[in-house]
Amino acid sequence: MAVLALSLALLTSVASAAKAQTSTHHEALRGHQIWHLSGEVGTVALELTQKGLLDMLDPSRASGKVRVPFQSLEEARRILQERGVAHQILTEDLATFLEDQERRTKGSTKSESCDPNACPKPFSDSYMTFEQMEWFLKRLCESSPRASLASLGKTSENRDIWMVRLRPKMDPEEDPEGDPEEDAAGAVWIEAGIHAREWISSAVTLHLLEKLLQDTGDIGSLDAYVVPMVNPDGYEYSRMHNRFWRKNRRKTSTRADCVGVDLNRNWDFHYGAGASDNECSEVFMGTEPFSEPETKALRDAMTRVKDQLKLVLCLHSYGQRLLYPWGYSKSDVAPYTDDLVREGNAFVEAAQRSDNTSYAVTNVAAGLYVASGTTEDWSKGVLGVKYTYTLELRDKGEHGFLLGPSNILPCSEEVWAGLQALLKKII
Ligand code: 0X9
Ligand code: ZN
Repeated sequence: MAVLALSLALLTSVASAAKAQTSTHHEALRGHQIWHLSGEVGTVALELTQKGLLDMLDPSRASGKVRVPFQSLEEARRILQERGVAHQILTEDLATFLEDQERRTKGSTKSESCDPNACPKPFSDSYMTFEQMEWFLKRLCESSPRASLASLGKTSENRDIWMVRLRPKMDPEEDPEGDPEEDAAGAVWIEAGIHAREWISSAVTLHLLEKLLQDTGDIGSLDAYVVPMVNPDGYEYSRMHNRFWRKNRRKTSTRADCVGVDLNRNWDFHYGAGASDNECSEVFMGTEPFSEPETKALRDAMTRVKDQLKLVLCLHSYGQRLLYPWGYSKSDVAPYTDDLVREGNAFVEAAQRSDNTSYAVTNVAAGLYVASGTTEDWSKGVLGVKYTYTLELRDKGEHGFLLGPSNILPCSEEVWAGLQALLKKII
């Protein structure tokens, strides 16, 4: 008996050692698949996402791709079939896919690095850790008199939500003692990283900060408020444990497998439409509006400067679209829609000239799906900012969230070109 127990114990430890050797930081995605939906897709993808069965990878539907968690493969297949929606499996097992990809790119990818004392530039060949972003932001604000760094609050895992304020550059004719806000032409608010897996949004925003600071033209005479990483807990989780993580990481229930709130559904303007009250859903809106430390922090900071704001730009990925409000309704038309579209086209044309990348100016709700409780809708609907947009960056679905870091520089260039053109129209 003792021998049997010993050999059993031995077997178990051998098995777990083997597992430890083969298991990687992609275990959370073991058995998950990527499907392409076609046919009568309608609203069924959103309905399944609200139920927590699917994850729409680009809700602006540039590619029609969805992620299906292992535990909902059967149910999703059945419901889609009933609703006349065909699916094609693009990726059999996401964990294996990511492991293979890592193996392939190992050695060929440059890995930039920096430490707390020397992080003078945002990386252009790799994505930064949140800590590296913090070092860069501190360095930037120490080295420029126009830039200051403020923590708007702490996340549930005690990380800071940083905002950089760039003051207008001083006109030599101006009274140096005067209040810069009195002369300022207004302000732009830039938000990025609200969705954890959309890494390109924060990478581009760090480069935009540099460009805004260096600008010697009209844009430098604006105030800018830039929050490059709204959701650092989610970002770190997506780097370390689940590359497809979208929400924040706050525990809202007793279910250990259903963590986090979609921070772009948690704002108090038509709260709930197109979102979900199911905490397992990727579009879980939270238990009440502004239930989350990240959205509370942004709301308070934006409210303090609301009279200055001329433009609110929320950077996301992917789909290459410049989305304008409303997201909450397919039929309500937002005030100044013509202006939003016209000036949005200036962005698109300039971005196209920069690196030949096509963006489309779209209202997603009208054409495709409804999303409410977003920063974009709230800042227009509640704060009354005339120009608010959600910018879905590269690409159109080929790599999606797994967009390679070689895109960081060209994507930053095209967004900077677009932003300059847009601001010239708006100011
Ligand atoms: O669903 C979202 O929050 C945004 N798309 S993402 O793929 N980055 O998650 C879109 C926000 C919707 N905005 C409008 N419909 N205007
Ligand atoms: Zn997003």
